Amino acid sequence: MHYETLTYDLADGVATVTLNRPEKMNALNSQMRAEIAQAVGRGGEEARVVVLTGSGDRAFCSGQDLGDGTGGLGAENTERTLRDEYAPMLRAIVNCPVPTICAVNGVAAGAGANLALAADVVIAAERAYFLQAFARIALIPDAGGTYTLPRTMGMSKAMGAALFADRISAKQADDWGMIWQAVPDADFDSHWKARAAHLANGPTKTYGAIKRVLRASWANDLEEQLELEASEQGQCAESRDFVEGVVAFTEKRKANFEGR
Ligand code: LHQ
Repeated sequence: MHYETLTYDLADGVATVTLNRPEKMNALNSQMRAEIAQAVGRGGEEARVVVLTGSGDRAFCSGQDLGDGTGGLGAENTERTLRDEYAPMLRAIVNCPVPTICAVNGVAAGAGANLALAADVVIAAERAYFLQAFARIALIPDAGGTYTLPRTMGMSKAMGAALFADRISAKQADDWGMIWQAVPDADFDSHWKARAAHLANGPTKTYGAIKRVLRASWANDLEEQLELEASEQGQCAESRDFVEGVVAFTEKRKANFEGR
């Protein structure tokens, strides 16, 4: 598969998807949305962790390409673009059977911010910032932002972020619980690569269950969640990695997980 708007690299169980339109601050056009969905789906099949990042130091992604006719402005085109192009891309990340990491290398604006927040783990360089830029151009947060923001940072911060459209530094995002971690710029690459390697050597099937169960908690009540935990844990307890984890514990050695 040849990609025009991103690069795809598979090594040691890690699929790295790098948005690659640096001259546009990695803005999303139609083709990039389709390629992200395809590449993340492919990573879910052939890797044990999928990393999304951007090329260069400046931007992870500046959101919708505002100079591109294909993403379309105007009511009909905007609705269609969100339903037919953004939603499948976001579903590919959220429903990916293996963990997804977004390594936010620079500014994440508009749909680019919310694309990042769709990942399971968000690690940002301290030079990066998040911008719910939408209100600046008279739009509401989209690309899942109205779902993710209040759930990660609480309604009061989410409301302020969307209404004021202020920059949120990586450190601030970390303090508010919007992301997993802000990392000093000098350590950023080695840090996210180490975290990706950690997940790529973990109990992959169980990680898939962790994703499903935690995400389901956003809609479930306690009874439903207890039931879901029981059934998913039952599946985990049948896995080879569970046996290996327990044996390794009793033998006082590091577990050698195969992801099965
Ligand atoms: C860009 C972009 C960009 C094209 C920088 N497009 N060129 C969904 C469905 C349908 C319709 C509408 O929207 C959506 C979802 C959305 O995502 S709406 C929100 C779209 N994104 C934005 O509003 C963010 C726009 N960009 C910015 O606010 C700034 O560029 C940021 C904060 C990202 C970076 O600021 P600076 O570091 O000061 O850089 P800059 O503004 O000078 O931009 C550098 C270049 O990148 C510049 O091109 P040039 O040829 O002048 O060097 C920009 O035009 C280009 N660029 N974002 N989204």
